[in-house]
Amino acid sequence: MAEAASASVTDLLREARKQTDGLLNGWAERLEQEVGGREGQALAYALRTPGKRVRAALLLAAYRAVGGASPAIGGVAAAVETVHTYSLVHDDLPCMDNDDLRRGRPTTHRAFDVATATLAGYLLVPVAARILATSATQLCLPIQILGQMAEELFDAGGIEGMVGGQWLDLEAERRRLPLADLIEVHRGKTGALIRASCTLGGMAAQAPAGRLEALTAYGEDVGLAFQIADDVLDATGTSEELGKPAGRDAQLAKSTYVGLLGIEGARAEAQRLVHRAVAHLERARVPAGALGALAGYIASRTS
Ligand code: GRG
Repeated sequence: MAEAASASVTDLLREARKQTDGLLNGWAERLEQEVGGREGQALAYALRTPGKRVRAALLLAAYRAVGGASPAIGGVAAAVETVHTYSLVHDDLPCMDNDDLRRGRPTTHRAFDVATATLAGYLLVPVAARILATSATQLCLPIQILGQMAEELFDAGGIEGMVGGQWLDLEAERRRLPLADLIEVHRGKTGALIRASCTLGGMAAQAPAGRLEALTAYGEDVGLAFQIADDVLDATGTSEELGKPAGRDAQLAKSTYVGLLGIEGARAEAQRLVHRAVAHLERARVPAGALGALAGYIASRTS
């Protein structure tokens, strides 16, 4: 049973990676021409970064769990991954985490320079909007649904979500946050985009309200479990496994789940959230097979 689940997660992640990398490579080629110069090259470099594509896999699984069947859904997933990529480009900058390595390659400002990477990061946001609009057209979604999806994605990426969470995180530097505040930071910084991936999959399949709410609640819990796993990996993994320097949270004196709960306590909390995430789906009779297996993978991942 556990083996079957891990095989299906591996297949789903492989599919999400192949589809997303292919689409983003196409956009990278196009934008390199359109934008031109070093800026175009930096944009293409960032778009071609080899991520795990967990958000894309969640979106695909959510879409299919509520009956979606079009291959054009890959474009919606690529739009989410593009917003995520922008956040990584900016997060790595010297004025934030000042990292040299990301996904096993030099960060964009190391491969180019700070000004070019900053610009490329900003440019990725309207690129995400274009990718979303293109795929909504291919999916033949009504214009109201496209509007709702754009609102979902860019709200999640904004002050009520990722940017707001990052802001809170920056303000909290070198302070020990209580658990409730740490949850608030990560509900925005990491969780909002993961939650939106699940909601967007449901929206693209035009799921009824009850099922959409269940996908959103699932995504909310999985988003926090993802961040807990990230904290555990930063404390226990090697730089080779992570494709970025390990032990950065301690170096930067960040508040983390590991700092508050210990490694075993953090792992147990991630598992609790996974069970609760799946229970949301079961209550709304959303098939939990692939989504349940993905949640389990996310909480106990090794990279
Ligand atoms: C200026 C306040 C302000 C914000 C700008 C930089 C930024 C926006 C937001 C930062 C958001 C951020 C970096 C959140 C961390 C999320 C996280 C745990 C990323 C790692 O995700 P993975 O493991 O990475 O899925 P891959 O490389 O596999 O895609």
